[in-house]
Amino acid sequence: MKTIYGNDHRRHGKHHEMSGGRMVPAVECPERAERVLSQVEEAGLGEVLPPQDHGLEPLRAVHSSAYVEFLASAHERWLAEKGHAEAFPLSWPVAATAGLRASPPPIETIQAELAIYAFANDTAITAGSWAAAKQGSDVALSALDQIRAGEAGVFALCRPPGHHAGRETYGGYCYFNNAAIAAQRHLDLGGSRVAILDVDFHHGNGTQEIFYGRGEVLTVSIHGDTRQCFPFYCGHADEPGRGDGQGANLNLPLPLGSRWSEYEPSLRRAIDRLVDFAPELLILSLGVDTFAEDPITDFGLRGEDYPRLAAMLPPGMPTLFVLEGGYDLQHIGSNVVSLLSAWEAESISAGDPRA
Ligand code: OKP
Ligand code: ZN
Repeated sequence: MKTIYGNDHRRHGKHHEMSGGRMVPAVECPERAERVLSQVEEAGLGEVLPPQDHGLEPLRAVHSSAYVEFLASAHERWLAEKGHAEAFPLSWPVAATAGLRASPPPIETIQAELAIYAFANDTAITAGSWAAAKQGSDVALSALDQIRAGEAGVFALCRPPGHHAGRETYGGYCYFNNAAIAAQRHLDLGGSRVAILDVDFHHGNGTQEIFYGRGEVLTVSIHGDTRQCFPFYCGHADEPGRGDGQGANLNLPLPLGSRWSEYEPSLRRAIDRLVDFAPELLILSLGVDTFAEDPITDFGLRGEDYPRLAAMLPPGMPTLFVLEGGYDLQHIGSNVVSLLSAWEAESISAGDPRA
């Protein structure tokens, strides 16, 4: 299987996050992608190719132009205003403040503008966030190009992750929604049906939001119950989609502590729904923060469960694997690569001529 990878993610380097009321070193760090890359190489998964620049148009097909422009200049403006490295929002326009008036005066500071686009306070904008996020989306788009050229499965080694980013919101360590950008690109190039299966521990709220009213993209997410887990305010079982998208969103929340025995029935349901939907393309939002030893989550999957997950994916469906979360640096590489290798082995034995 081919992997798409670029070095610009390193520019979104060591920084901090707000966690449990403290500023701590960010768990979403360059070493994550480096560990995955070295495991790809060590396991001999296949060729590693650099991404191609796809410009801004595919980003603007998912995110608003104002949001894209904001991210492009946010750090520079923050530096000019504050003089230090990591930009965080301070206060949000809630009903008790901005709600008192019909329309608020225009925003004049980057400090205030950050809260227009941030949905969470965990995510810094650093000097390299734009470059990293832009290339991350190019990684997903370049992987899509390979699939459209006939590859059965391709791995987009994206960093930062993307599934929490909405049309005009960042947070949960995500800026551009790499999986959604690839899905939309496929449609814009003439595709008609895409499914996104999100197996990251966290609910893919951004992906859900982007396609919530759209019937041509099925979104399915298996995640830690958002009554207890980030991002908290959506991701519940009773969110079916709306309008044309009615029935095209499926949330499968699981209790904290879930292991493979609890996980497997939900995965079965997810895959049955995918197969019914019969997409031309499956995008797997691949987070391995479901791992028992992940430092920020509470599921109990083991190393041997990732090949099991891969073996359950529908055979013969072109599949784009997009890296999302996973914060145990010791095991992130082996968990991701054992899943990809198992998928490839299955798809060869199922006789897919393209594998
Ligand atoms: C991103 B992805 C609490 C900080 C809040 C939320 C986690 C974002 C995960 N420690 N951060 O879905 O892996
Ligand atoms: Zn996650």
